[in-house]
Amino acid sequence: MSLKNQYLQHVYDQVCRRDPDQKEFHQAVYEVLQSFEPIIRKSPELFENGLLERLVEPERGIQFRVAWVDDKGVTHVNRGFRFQFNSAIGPYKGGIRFHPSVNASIIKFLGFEQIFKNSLTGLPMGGGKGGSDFDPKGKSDGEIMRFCQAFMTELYRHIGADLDVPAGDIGVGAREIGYMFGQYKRIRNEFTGVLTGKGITFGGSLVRAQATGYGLCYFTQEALAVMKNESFEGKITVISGAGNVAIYAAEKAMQLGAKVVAMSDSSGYIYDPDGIKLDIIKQIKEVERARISRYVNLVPGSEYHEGSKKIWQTPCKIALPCATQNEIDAEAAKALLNNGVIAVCEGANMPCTPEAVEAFIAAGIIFSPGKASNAGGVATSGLEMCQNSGRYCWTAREVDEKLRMIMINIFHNSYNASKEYGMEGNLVAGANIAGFLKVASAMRAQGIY
Ligand code: NDP
Ligand code: 2IT
Repeated sequence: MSLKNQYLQHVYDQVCRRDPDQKEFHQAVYEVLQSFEPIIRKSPELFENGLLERLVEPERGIQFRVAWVDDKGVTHVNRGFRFQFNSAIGPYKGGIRFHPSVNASIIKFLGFEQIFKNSLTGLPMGGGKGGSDFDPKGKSDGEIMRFCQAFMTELYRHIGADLDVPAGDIGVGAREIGYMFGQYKRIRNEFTGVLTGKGITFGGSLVRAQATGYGLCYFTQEALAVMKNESFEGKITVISGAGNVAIYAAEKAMQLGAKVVAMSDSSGYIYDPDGIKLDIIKQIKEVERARISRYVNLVPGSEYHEGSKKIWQTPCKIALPCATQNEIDAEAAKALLNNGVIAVCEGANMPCTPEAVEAFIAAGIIFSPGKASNAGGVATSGLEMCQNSGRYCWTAREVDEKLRMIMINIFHNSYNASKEYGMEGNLVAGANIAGFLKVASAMRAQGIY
């Protein structure tokens, strides 16, 4: 991959040379750097003193052993990570992912994205991310608890309510956060807001569970109205994934009038021409923790197709990828465009490959990067931190309204930046620039570190 600006290319080359195997991290860095050319022309002073070289290097990275015992008494060893990427504008903040694919490259790409995303929320949060290659699938509740306790038994010494505040991500939801919070509280002997996404009975915020999916739809709704004079009303919508983000994106899209016809998990996708019955998806995924293929046994007239990537062949006007990175490639993008898609808004982190993003932008449809359109989750985590430090709880209506306003602001800040820097409608460039400017200003003010 090559960048037009020599300095940007130099920074990118250095990143690739340092960690040649970290391809997801390279991809995330490249996508951000390519947006910076117009800022270099307009405000070269922002890049003095190696600011970019510092920005692409995590402030701190921790890797640790996590040993735990399964129900049969067998000992397992997993690897844990926490990358504390940037604390210029606030304590490190970002989720924890449990998935067998987790490695340093994945956690660094997510931590790097988180810097700009958290900046876009307007709240004082730095960027970080953690995780483990532990696979929660098929594990008993007791095994999950023991793993979470083992993970926190090391992580606790590196985090804190004013230092680094983890939350959920793939494979980490309210159950896992509860076990990790309990272990932190026991070891530290203190009850603080060290994690977000907690249960409502012990400091969690109302609407945090729904926040990423709802926020994605608030963002998409605003983008549709401003950029295309359109809405969700009556639009056939396809949503990948069937986890936390996908379920609540589907719920809000339906409330706003969309007809959601397809959802997926990592094995395959379901198609329901009458519109997905979300209570059945919730039952299968949140209660039974089963496969999405079960849906066809419960809903006559629906179809199951093996292979999750094929979901993008389903004709739709709005596509919300909410599963994982690189799930929409050039071929999937072509199918979506041929079928007349008008908006692709990312709920997952980096679900579209660079080739897919290029195709969407060239076609002039609405395309929004995850760091803008999925920021509602971490924004509401920020609201949870506010409530925890004030020892107070807001109502669901209050949190939901704050979330909605934050998402509308993120859209306008990204859209306005795209106009100001001569790339009107390019929300990738707009979000990268708007997110970067605040972080760069804070880093400059704090001296070289
Ligand atoms: P969940 O674990 O709740 O759900 C993940 C969903 O994606 C599942 O349906 C899962 O299927 C599917 N999936 C995971 N990995 C793969 C894969 N390699 N191939 C195909 N499908 C896959 O996670 P979330 O809903 O929380 O996260 C989804 C995305 O949203 C991630 O990119 C995450 O980083 C991002 N995100 C999450 C936020 C949050 O607050 N939770 C906030 C912002 C972004 P299966 O069950 O078969 O594995
Ligand atoms: O990718 C993300 O923004 C998240 N997984 C949520 C992070 C958070 O701290 O709530």
